[in-house]
Amino acid sequence: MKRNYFLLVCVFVLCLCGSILAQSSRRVIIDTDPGIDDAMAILLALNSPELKVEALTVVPGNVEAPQGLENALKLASLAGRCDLIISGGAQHPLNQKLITAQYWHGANGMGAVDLPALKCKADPRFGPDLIIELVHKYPHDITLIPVGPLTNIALAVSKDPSIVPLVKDIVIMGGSITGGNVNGAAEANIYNDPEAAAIVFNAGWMVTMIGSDVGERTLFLRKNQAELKAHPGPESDLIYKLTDYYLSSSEKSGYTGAAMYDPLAVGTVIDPSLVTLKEMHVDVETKGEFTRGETVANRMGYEEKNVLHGDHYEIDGLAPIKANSRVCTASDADRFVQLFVNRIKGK
Ligand SMILES: [Ca+2]
Repeated sequence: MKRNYFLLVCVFVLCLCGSILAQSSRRVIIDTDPGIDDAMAILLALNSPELKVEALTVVPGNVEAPQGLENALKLASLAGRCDLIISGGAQHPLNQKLITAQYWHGANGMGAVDLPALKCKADPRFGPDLIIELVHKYPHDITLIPVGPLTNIALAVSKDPSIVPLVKDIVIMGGSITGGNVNGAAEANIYNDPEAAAIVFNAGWMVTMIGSDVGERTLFLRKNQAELKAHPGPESDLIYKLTDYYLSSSEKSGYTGAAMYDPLAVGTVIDPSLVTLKEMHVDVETKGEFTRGETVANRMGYEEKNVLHGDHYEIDGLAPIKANSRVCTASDADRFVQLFVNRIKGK
């Protein structure tokens, strides 16, 4: 009798812990262009109890939209997560031709690694419509994590601006405040659809911006890869192979490791103490001769006000400028990369 009572108490405590954990999980939608670092970000999210992934929506970027959708479905198949809603979205950027990145991500976007067979099926809904639907279903509860060009998010907020105050948070991988990774000015996700990025930054919410400049100081190293090799499993083995490709191409370009671009955006939602954020106003340059796609950040919180005096202007004072972004300026790289490895190890 006593033993039965003890078992009952154990079951109750387990249920209670489970329900507390479920309540404290943050509902997220990952909008992705898979992509090696996208695959790392997605598997990190799926293995993190702090997050409840409500959907993956696919955007063209690193690869064309159909390849991206296939990659997302294969990743979910590998992770045994065919319960996930996965849908395609836009087929091209709003106002320019797509620029794909097989150069960095391999012919299939997955480091030329053959992903296991496709078991999961795509949801027929259009990605931006699905985002709108889920934000209304879970008002003030969804965190958007766009880790590709911002086309799908821009389409969603343009079609239904009422989602803006209903989104709990939006944490993007994109932009940079210290030069680009495409050219001197622009980061790839913003460069691939600057008009969409301008819509997203000006939508009226606070965008948390995890830029390429911080991603490039948050490196996955050969020693991290070796730790995964020592703990084999389907997901761990895949990340080992993907990072092999990614590390080789990064090393050829002079980096000592692979930039954790997309995973750091997911990491920021898992544990905000991993990054340092500073409020700034960010504009997206859509016209500049050398700077199209640059995220132009005002780090001072004001701009000079000029008044015409005769034939010239004079600075009359300073006009405060309201922040629309929390810009990541630093990360606790070692702690984050170890968190990533711990979550993938043995999976
Ligand atoms: Ca990406």
